[in-house]
Amino acid sequence: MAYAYDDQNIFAKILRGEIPNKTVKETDHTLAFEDIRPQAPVHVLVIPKGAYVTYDHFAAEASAEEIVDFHRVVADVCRSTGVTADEGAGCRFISNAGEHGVQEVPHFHLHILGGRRMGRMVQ
Ligand code: IU
Repeated sequence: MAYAYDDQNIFAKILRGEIPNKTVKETDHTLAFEDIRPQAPVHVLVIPKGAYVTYDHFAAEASAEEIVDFHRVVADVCRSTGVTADEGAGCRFISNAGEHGVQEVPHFHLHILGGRRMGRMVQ
């Protein structure tokens, strides 16, 4: 099954409190934390607390409350880290999915990358 969720993935362990993280923001449905191998001065991962493997899975299966909460956390993190495009210098949002997307951790996450100018396109 394409969307089978492995509850032993590292982000599931972070959500259960089995592994520490540097939390940027937490709500009932969503956790934002610093990436352990930052690719930019700001590199925050935003994850839903629910068990979703990819963005399309989350978008299809999550409740409206979870989806709104997730995106409000994204907005809050952009503001708190100063990477909004209107008041800051902007940022890049990435969500890798599956094999061709080179997804390492099979729990949906959105990368927020900022604090430097990105390359024009990902490889
Ligand atoms: P992905 O390719 O989009 O799945 O990237 C996973 C990210 O999770 C990657 O940027 C890692 O540095 C990051 N990460 C982490 O923050 N903490 C961890 O314990 C592990 C990976 I493993």
